[in-house]
Amino acid sequence: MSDDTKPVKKKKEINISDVTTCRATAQMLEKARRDGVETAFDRAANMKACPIGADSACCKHCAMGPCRLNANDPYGKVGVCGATIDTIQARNFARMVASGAAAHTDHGMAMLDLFREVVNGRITDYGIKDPHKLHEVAKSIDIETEGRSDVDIANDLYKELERTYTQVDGEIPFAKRVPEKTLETWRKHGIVPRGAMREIMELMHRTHMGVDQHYENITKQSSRTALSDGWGGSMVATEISDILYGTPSPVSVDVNMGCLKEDQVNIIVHGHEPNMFESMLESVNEPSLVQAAKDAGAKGINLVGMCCSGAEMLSRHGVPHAGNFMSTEAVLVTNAVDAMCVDIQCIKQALVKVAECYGTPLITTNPRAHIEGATHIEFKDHEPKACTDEVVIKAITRFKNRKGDVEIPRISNIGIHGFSHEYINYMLGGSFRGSYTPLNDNIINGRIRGVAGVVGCTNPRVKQDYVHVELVKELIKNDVLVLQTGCSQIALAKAGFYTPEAAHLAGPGLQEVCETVGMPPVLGIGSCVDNSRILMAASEMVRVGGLGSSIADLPAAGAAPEWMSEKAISIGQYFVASGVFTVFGVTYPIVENTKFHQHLFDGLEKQGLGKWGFAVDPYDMAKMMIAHIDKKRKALGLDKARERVLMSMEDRMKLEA
Ligand code: SF4
Ligand code: MSK
Repeated sequence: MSDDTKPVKKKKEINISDVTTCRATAQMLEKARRDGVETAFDRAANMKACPIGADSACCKHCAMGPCRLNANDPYGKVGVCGATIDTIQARNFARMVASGAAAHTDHGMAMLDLFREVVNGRITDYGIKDPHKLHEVAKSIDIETEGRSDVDIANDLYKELERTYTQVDGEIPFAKRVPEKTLETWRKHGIVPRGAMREIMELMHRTHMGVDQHYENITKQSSRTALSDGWGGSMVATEISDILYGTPSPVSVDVNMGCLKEDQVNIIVHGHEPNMFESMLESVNEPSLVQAAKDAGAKGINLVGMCCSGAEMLSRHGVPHAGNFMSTEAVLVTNAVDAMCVDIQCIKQALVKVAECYGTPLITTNPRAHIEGATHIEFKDHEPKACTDEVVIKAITRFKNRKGDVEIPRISNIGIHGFSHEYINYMLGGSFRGSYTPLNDNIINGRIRGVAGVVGCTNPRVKQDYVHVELVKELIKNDVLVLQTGCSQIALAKAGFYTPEAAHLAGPGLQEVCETVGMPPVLGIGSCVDNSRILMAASEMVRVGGLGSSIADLPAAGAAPEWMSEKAISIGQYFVASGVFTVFGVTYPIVENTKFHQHLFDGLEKQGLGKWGFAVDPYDMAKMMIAHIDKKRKALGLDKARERVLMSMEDRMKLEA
């Protein structure tokens, strides 16, 4: 058949109510359809996921292949080199861990570079905003603080934390924060990270053709690398950002597209590293630029965040947030965005095309992340405002020349965000005796059944926000306190769960605790690198006592119900290696009924670590997590306490009589 006689394949049209529960995004998808604009939702409907890749049953690690195995008969054949399904899957999985860990640790390294330059006085636009945190972080890794200047402490802290990346032997500095029994288990299995660069390099080497060909041994190095992310790169990113920009504390913030203002110059920052966003905060308040905006006919300049840098700035400074990962194209469809400024990670290449349709400047700023067709204005830590001032000027120009109708969904959800692990301490223990004791006590007495981390992305392969919201609903209804980060936090914020009033959606025990303390039943603690705050909270719970002696003993579980990125796999693996039962949704990149699958979903737990779980349905996911929490409560002898606390008054009276 010649080219012009080939039938043109008609594109599948999405049913908008099937792809998102976010009303603002749905409204913009309607407009996108009218405007002839395509988004990732349309592309997902027209791009069937490759079934072999989805099962991780293929290998292209050398030119004797690529080799495809059969997921329905996983042991029916092997690759040309003889690699089995277990080796192939373990290697593919390991490379996802390596890439995800590299993303977080490189982000942490950039924060550390900035810290070094601030401490040695070469950068003056930023300073140490939270000296208390500087002292606490230094003390936690045995740096002397008594009677020393902040600069001396900061210098020592820099040198020490640099080892997180460059050390070739020994243990990374934050291993000192790991509960003793958890650390012993890691030592026993040889998975304490030495330095992130070494772990990532070794993992890439071991997954090269013809090197490590035992899935259990590959998994060990995957764990070691993932731990160098969670307790290394990610933790450094969080701690240094807090020292430089301030540790979050509760703040009331507007989330959803309603935070855009038709009569103002709207600038969106989307990405992950906080330094450019911090500088943008300065630029939008620069009197000459505010005046320029007014001269252009605007009432002011409105700075808004998206995705994870948005989640971080929302927690730290109360900057409004327009939406999560699957809303970044939709927000441009409002035609109200006068500039979208991006740095690294989770930035869809298609943003360039959507932005072009509305005449919105899409500006890349990071030397590590250019996008073809975008305008690049390089951000430099040594002169940050040179970039961010220029972005503001471009945005003002676009405002002045706005063409076409603006349509902003009138939806905004005010909630309380900004719960760092330190603040949870004070909130529950009081400002003079900050402590996790009340949290542990409430878990021990059964009012709180356990703790869950619900985190991660949104993904057009499942209905946006639906799995996050339904899972969290089920968990809190069953008295499980939920900690959140990243795009999941934004999903729940949009669903109205970030108000103290949402406590009525919780079970009776959790509700009582929330009402006493005045907190929402879900606590948002920042961006995806801030998952390290959950690790710190877990360590504190172990340290305070009464809930076992390792993280694996805690009545706790984690989930990434709508994950999509390799970073999520690294996060999942560091939670599992730290001792947490971690459930993923959407799809799991491994064939069931294989030895490698069995190892991740069961074998690791037998070694004293955590384990993986998988479910697509939020209710199944909740059941699995609650069953795990109950199993841990039983092992700690706490199952009876919960029965008592949930008894009716009548039952209790009967018992007392
Ligand atoms: Fe095939 Fe083995 Fe080469 Fe992979 S490493 S592509 S399984 S021959
Ligand atoms: S931004 S990694 S979509 S949480 Fe961190 Fe959101 Fe997932 Fe990116």
